[in-house]
Amino acid sequence: MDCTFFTRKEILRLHGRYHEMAPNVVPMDYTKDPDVKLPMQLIINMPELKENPFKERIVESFSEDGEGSLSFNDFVDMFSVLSEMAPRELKAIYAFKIYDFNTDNFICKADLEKTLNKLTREELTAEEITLVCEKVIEEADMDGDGKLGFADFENMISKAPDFLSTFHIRI
Ligand SMILES: [Ca+2]
Ligand SMILES: [Ca+2]
Repeated sequence: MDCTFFTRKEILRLHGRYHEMAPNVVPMDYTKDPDVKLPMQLIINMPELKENPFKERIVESFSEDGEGSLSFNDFVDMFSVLSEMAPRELKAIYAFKIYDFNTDNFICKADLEKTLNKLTREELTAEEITLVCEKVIEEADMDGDGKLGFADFENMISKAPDFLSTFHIRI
C-alpha cells in the first residue's frame, strides 16, 4: 500500500522519529532504499501508540512480513492511516481488519467482545460486555447472519463513531 497524505517535510520528520528509535540500525540516507525493519517492541513504545489498547494489532496490520516489524515504508503507511487527514473509509478498512481478531473477514460476537474490552479498558463486567455486543450486532447486522461483514461494520461505525476514535493519532 502506498497511500501517504504527508508532505515531504512530514515524511522527513517521520524518518527522524524512525531513525531515533534505532540510530545504529536506521541510516540517515534513505536514497538507496535500505532493507531495514524495526521490531514491534520499539514501535509500540512510541508516545503516540503507548497508551493505545490496540497498539500491537495496529502495528501488526501494517507489518509486511506479518511478524510485527515495520520497514520505514510500513511505518509511513501506518501513520498515514492514523493521521487526521486519512479518509474515514480508509480508517474503517483498517479498523475492521484490526477488530477482526480471528481474521475470518467477519466481526463476530467474540471479536466484538475483545474489541469492547479493549476500548473500555476492561471497565465493564462480562455481562455488560455481552449485553452491549448483542445490542450492537442486532442493530448493525443488516443481512441477519449474526455477525458483521464490512457493510454491517460501516453501518455500526456510522452510529457509534467511538469505534474509530482509537485510530486518530496526532503526530
Ligand atoms: Ca472474525
Ligand atoms: Ca451480517
